[in-house]
Amino acid sequence: MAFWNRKKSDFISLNLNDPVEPEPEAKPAPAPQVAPVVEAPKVVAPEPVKSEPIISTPVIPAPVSVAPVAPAPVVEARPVLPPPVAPPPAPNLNEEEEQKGFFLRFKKAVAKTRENFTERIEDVIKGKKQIDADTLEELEEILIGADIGVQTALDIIEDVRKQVDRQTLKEVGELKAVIKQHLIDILNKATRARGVASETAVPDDVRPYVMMVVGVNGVGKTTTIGKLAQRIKAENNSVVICAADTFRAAAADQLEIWAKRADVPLIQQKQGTDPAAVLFDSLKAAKARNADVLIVDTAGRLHNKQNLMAELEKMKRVAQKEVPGAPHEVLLVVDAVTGQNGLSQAREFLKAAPVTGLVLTKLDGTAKGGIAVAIAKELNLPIRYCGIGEQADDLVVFDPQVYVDGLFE
Ligand SMILES: Nc1nc2c(ncn2[C@@H]2O[C@H](COP(=O)(O)OP(=O)(O)OP(=O)(O)O)[C@@H](O)[C@H]2O)c(=O)[nH]1
Ligand SMILES: [Mg+2]
Repeated sequence: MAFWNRKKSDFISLNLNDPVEPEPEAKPAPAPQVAPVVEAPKVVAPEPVKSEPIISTPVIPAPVSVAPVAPAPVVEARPVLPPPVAPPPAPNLNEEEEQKGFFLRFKKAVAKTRENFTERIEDVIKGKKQIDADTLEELEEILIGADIGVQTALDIIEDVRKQVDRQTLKEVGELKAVIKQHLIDILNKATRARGVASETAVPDDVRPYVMMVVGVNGVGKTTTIGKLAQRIKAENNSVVICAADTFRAAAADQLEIWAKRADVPLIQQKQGTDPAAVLFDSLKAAKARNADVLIVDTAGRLHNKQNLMAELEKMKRVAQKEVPGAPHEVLLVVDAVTGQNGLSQAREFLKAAPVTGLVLTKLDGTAKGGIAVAIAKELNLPIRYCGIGEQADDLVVFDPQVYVDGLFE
């Protein structure tokens, strides 16, 4: 399963910009990994943006060597490890294996939640012959404890109660499956509500695909961007990162480390520059290189909602002028560890930003991973990706079925 999927064939396109397939020579030299071709972007301020001479520093890393694909974190039970020889790209060969590895890693990330959740459910139903009021009450407590949201927990148990009354549910052993189905339904519903904004819905000739990453301080925006850049690039797409968090000086430094690690250019300016101006430069730079994807880091401050809204609105306008439909995706990053608290912050954020999907980070760091359900339900947005650790490849595409299976198996 590819991480990043843009399918030319899915779209009707006039093909005006398509390189002619059989003549590789004719292709508009896809920006080489070496020396960036970004001419210092001209300062054509997008808006009444105040911007001094731009010191756009595309950070182009030195290592021309084989980019070391971040080592896959210990995956349990991989049958035979290949010898330590650089493996060939092997596109589909290991798909099944990869899928299995993905599930295992995900399962490992939600291990604490599973203990807190499924194992407790099992304790409750163990040895019971029939579903009585006490059983249901205990289950309700467990669901609430896993942070799936009080109302959601009440609703699920209420439905179970009705099924028991109607005698359509009699077996204690069926309880787990019923709860599981409820969770999957909630997650799927959030996905269907608005559809998932994703790269698969944007024709390949619209370049770059622009992703804006927003969220409160410290939730994991920059880390997620680093991971996304690495993953997307690993599948042979060219990526540019825009450091539009000009609020904190350290923000760009941190992003620079990630950009170097992923070996992708970073467009930045000095602290305090209008984020829309940095975005404008980045769009120009990405277009000059014919980049596939532009990922935009933003500041996480929320104390002044009015400002934030105006800032994001302006960035959106700048993006739209340069690339049709941009930003194609606005990802709100939510920290799973902050639980219900993070959820209310996210709710505030939604009032200021045109969010299309969610990234749930630090799922590995909480025993209350049920928050994914609460978040999807209450924000009514699909979870696109999940952060399951601090390393570059600790980011997975969120799959409701895999997530719920991971909680229960
Ligand atoms: N365990 C774990 N830690 C994570 C994950 N994602 C991010 N972190 C950690 O969370 C901390 C904050 O991450 P940042 O990426 O700096 O967060 P940010 O949203 O960019 O923060 P600001 O720029 O200050 O708003 C860092 O220590 C990351 O290593 C994850 O999925 N799992
Ligand atoms: Mg940051």
